[in-house]
Amino acid sequence: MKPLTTTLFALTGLLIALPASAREVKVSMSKLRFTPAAVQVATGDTVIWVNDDDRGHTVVADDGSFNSGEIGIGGVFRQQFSSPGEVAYHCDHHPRMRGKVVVAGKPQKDPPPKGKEPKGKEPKAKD
Ligand SMILES: [Cu+2]
Repeated sequence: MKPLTTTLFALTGLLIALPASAREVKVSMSKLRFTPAAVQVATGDTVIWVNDDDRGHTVVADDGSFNSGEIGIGGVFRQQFSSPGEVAYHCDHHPRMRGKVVVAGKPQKDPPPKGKEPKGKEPKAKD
């Protein structure tokens, strides 16, 4: 008799081991500031702005790529970033309120340190 349950267990384990989903990064709006003013995310991550202030704010990209509209007290605005780059943004009501989102590309493996390349064993030609 085949251990079917064992196989199912293994498959379930594979599903759970899939890469973690994109992150969510919070930026608070409080005392006329974005905190933190600069966030670094990976492609696919979502930034969530939360209005913790005592007045309304907006989150508007300088390049026009997104615009939250009015965010009331306690309101939330979510924006997903799917391409690498840097986006500066501001609040329409309070021009001094500024922030930026830096979207990194896919993580790259560190290049091997110099001088430590593996030595290839080249067969010496016999003469
Ligand atoms: Cu504002």
